[in-house]
Amino acid sequence: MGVTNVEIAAVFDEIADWLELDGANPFRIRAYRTAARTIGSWPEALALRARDGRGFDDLPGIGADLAGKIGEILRRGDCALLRRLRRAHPRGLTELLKLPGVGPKRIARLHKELGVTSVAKLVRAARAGRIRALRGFGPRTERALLDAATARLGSARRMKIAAAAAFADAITAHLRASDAVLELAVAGSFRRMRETVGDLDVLVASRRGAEATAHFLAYPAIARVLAHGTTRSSVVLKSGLQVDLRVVPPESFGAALVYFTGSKAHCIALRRIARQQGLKINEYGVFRGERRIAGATETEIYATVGLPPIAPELREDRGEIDAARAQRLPRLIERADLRGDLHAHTDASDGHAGLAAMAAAAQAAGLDYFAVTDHSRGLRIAHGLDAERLARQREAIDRFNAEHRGIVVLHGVEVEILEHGELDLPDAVLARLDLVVGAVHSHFQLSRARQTARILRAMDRPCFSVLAHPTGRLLGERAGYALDFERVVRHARERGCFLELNAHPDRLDLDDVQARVAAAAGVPIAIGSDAHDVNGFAALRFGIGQARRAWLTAGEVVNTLPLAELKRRLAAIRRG
Ligand code: DGT
Ligand code: CA
Ligand code: CA
Repeated sequence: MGVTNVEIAAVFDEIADWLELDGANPFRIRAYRTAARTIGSWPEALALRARDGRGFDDLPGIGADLAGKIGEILRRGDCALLRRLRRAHPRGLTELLKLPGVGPKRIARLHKELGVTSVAKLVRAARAGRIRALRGFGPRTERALLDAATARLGSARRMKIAAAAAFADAITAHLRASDAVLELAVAGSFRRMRETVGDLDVLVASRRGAEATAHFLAYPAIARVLAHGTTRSSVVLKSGLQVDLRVVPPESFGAALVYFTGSKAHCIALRRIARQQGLKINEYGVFRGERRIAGATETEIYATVGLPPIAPELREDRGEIDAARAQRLPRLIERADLRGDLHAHTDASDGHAGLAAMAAAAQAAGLDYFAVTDHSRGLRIAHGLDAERLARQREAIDRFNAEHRGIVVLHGVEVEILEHGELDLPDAVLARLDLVVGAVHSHFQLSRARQTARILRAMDRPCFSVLAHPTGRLLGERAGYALDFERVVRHARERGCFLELNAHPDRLDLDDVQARVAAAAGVPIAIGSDAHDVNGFAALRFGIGQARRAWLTAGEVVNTLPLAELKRRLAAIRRG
């Protein structure tokens, strides 16, 4: 069927918005609004009436002019008047009209009086405090507008953690070059290692705030300065990433670090604990009455309220404060705990480096072993391997291992899990490999029941070792397929196979919550880089970040095991 009633109503509503923004005749505006309401809730599809040639002017409040427009929208899918109105205004105003809680009248004033023509400009005007200065707006309205606008930008503009890390590292290096910078940290969601960040929150300890700020503002990659002052500045980099800078004296650095690392929910919970002890915590320190009793380091902030230090990755108010109080915080896994990697590619399939180069890179990344798991034949776009090419790869790996010390290469495959849960290679071929990583790369649209059954069936194959990127999501692009995740977790536990925490920057799959669920159920987690080139092992840092957010200890992650022990575990899966 063609255009729906709701779509027609939306066109009329938008026309009314523009007319109102232009200060048009109120009766005309009301006619469009009323028509939109009528049509939006009309029980019969207007497209059907049009097909039967019945016309529309018997609908309440719809005269000949509006009836003509309905016909036009149904025939063409849009409306000349709306196109004309949109063309007559700056393009960004359309986006502004869609913001919740802001009507056309206010947008017209923001446009005329402050030159606001886009959501980004609205954010800037609000941050600069220019909106509250307008008659009839005030600080509360400014805050509400800012929240609505940043929420809109934020949902579209969060940056993946791996990309943000490159910017964080560069700006950190720039700031360290200044004598005025005594201490330095990138706080906020970045320090908590969230999978994406809204912005970077850089914290500097300095006795010469103006000099530190000037140095920050001289950073060459800055595109725009949103605000600058002696304690707070805010800029947007050429990449579009916003960076907030706060400068505090060294005696407040720990308190500011706690405050700006957040999360907000964690900080609120922490302040509650402090209050119960008659203490006050803010970004300058911990206070008993007027007296500051702590502030320079995070450890001393937590200690003053009777807690051991809590790792940034845990600070989400997900039970970390109770665990800390009970001295039951986990000893979180660290990057140095990783001895191997069970998921990497070479140029035999869709990787960009050969076996020797990948092995050298794995060794340089501090690993003792890694598995070459190129794609299987079914994934044609990745030049997947069949039995014969796998046999040749085996020989090459055996030769490499015989000739090299310092790194051991395991031979695996990333085998396609086909539509009904079959694997893309026969058992006899898979049995010759050190491990089998199963993955879904097709038929994402199956029902939850069928997708789950498909994956369980694949896991039942005796050689199946690791379920790669178990949910199939791509960050910011694609949600995971429909899946009974808890069922998969139970099955992995019964089968003894591993679930992957894929560390690839686009995936981070399992996510932090799922990894915690799986590990708590006793399923071993394999943190895999999914490296496709020699730089790919760097992703392990972000896999570790998610693992820490999932409260994982080294003991819950199989690739912290020494190679001999890992091999015993893999063999045990096969024996069932
Ligand atoms: P993001 O940037 O959206 O990825 O998330 P965060 O957590 O980095 O949030 P952001 O940049 O707005 O603020 C950084 C930290 O500063 C946040 O985690 C806690 C603290 N903070 C910011 N605004 C407030 C606030 O209004 N109240 C409290 N208690 N803390 C705040
Ligand atoms: Ca932030
Ligand atoms: Ca921020």
